[in-house]
Amino acid sequence: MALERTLILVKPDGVQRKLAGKIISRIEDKGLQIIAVKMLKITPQMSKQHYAEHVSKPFYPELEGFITSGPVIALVVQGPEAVSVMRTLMGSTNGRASAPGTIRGDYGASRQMNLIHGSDSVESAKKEIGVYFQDSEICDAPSVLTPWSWAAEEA
Ligand code: IDP
Ligand code: MG
Repeated sequence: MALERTLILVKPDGVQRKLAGKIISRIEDKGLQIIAVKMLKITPQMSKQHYAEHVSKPFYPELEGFITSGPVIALVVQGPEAVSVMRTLMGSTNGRASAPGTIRGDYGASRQMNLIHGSDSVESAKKEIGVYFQDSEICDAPSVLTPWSWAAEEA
């Protein structure tokens, strides 16, 4: 197992619907560590970098319109297997199909406005973290709770 970092966004719908606190609480409740956070407005250029794999898809113009429509909250989250742990916590892409108990399953009913982004691999995470954060903005300080969150051999 490995200590991983993943890039999380509370998307514009999550911020506008005032669900950011609940969404961030779920990440904290899970025991993962938030090591960077900022609020910003994504530009069309950043959207094209972030969603490079989707730029040529028919839904991309709508997606860019949505993700640039208002502020987002970007976070870097760290923990053992943080990429897949966050994807499980988020639920599947379409809020209408995502399981109850997940963030998307509990708070949304849209495929596009699905509240949260989480990187889909360690490689994507590395690239996406670079879109939003400089190395100096990441606060990887030891947490006194870490020994109660996962065993040393798990990280
Ligand atoms: P993911 O966020 O669960 O990884 P992706 O397939 O990578 O899902 O899609 C990226 C984002 O694009 C989704 O979270 C959603 O906001 C939006 N999206 C995905 N598929 C569609 C679609 O068919 N129509 C409109 N928006 C979509
Ligand atoms: Mg994706």
